[in-house]
Amino acid sequence: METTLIILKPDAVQRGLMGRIITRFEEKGLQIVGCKLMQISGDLAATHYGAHKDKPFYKGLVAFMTSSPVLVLAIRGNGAITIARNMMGATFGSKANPGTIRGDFGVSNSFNLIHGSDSPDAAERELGLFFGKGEVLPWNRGGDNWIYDMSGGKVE
Ligand code: 3AN
Repeated sequence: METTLIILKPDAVQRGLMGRIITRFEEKGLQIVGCKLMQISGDLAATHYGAHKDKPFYKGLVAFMTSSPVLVLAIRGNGAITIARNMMGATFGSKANPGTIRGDFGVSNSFNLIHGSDSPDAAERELGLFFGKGEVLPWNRGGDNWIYDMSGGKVE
């Protein structure tokens, strides 16, 4: 089982898309194990996007991410990191395929609605940045026996 960090960016929150995006993850069978509305500080944005520090879009990206509240989610499931990335679609709304979150809800390249960790290492680092101890709750989900085939003793 993996847990990934998802951020519904300021445009998703301001446009009233939080519920529809969360619904997609829930309907897919992924489990919400953390959820928090927060205002990202300049320092946190700089740490989170440190890898992009020298990119031309960095300043605008930090300004956008700190401009208005975001909803951060911890989402759990077998293969959750790749599944969530596929559901998000390509980075630019103008290029993302229909059926993906970015493809269905946006046209902008900068305002692209959602962030998702891109690897297990990134997920661990980013979950630690955005959630404190005890804020991610891997609760027992009653329906898991119908979401996963566990008959062989492992999650399939
Ligand atoms: P993704 O979020 O699809 O993994 P990354 O990790 O390449 O994309 O980039 C991180 C964030 O930086 C993106 N979510 C996007 O908001 C922003 N970004 C990336 N490339 C550009 C660009 N060329 N122009 C504007 N913003 C960009």
